Amino acid sequence: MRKKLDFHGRKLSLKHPLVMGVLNITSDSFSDGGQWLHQNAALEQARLMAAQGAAIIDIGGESTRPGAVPVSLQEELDRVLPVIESLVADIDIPISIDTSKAKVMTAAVTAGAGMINDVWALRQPGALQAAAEAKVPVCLMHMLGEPGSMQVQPDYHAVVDDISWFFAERITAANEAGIKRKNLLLDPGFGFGKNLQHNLSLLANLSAFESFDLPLLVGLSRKSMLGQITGCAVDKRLPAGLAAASIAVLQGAKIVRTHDVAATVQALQVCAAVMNTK
Ligand code: 8Y7
Repeated sequence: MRKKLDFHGRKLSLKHPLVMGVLNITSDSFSDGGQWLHQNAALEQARLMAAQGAAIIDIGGESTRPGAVPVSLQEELDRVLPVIESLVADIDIPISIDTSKAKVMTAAVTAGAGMINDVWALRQPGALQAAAEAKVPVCLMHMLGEPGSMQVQPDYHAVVDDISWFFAERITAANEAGIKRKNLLLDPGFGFGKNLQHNLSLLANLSAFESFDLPLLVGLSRKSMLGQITGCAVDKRLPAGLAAASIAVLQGAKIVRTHDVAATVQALQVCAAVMNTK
């Protein structure tokens, strides 16, 4: 397994599990000072996450939650580019762009983003080529269906095998587009076209994906599967999220995407300490 990721010259070691902090920029107000306030709040939040030990900040301008309203290209660019430009000058850790749109990938990397996080795994028009030209690490996430309808009766033959086939197909597509294997990460996409049983099977069998010999990224933070298990509302799912993140890391996940950086850093420190004691 590769030991380092290179984000435009900023290198990160994968020897210890890393935390990716989530920064959503989803304001809809562009006509007044509202947007400026949102962007300043975003910068503050990013600085805080960096200080708390995040290794990467993942910036997204379009919600991918089930039923979310799609955002236009211009709106997504207007939301994320100013924040990326400020952060690149301001903080010392790589910025990831959470997008599926080729033009947003290109603009974000030009502005200094060092990674692409795509819940569509480069299946939108032009995305393979944009990612190839960007020459930065790309996370290929599995999603069954599309955000608007993915949670309506998701169905698999065998969820772990089906997702392995999907990964194999996307790795081949990326390779054919000229994306270097050293720039690929995989993510099973918890909650993206999966019911509770699917999510549990994936978490219980996550180590199956180690056969690809590519770094695994997981996002479990605050997800509805944690609510289904514990009965907790979204703002009360931190303990469950830490348990889930720890289970994932003990099975080989290298990067954990989370809204709760400080707590997750501590959970992963415990995992790393145990994993280094054998
Ligand atoms: C994930 C993600 C979301 C995830 C990766 C949420 C953008 C929903 N979840 N990206 N994005 N993996 N790679 O609850 O699980 O944060 S959005």
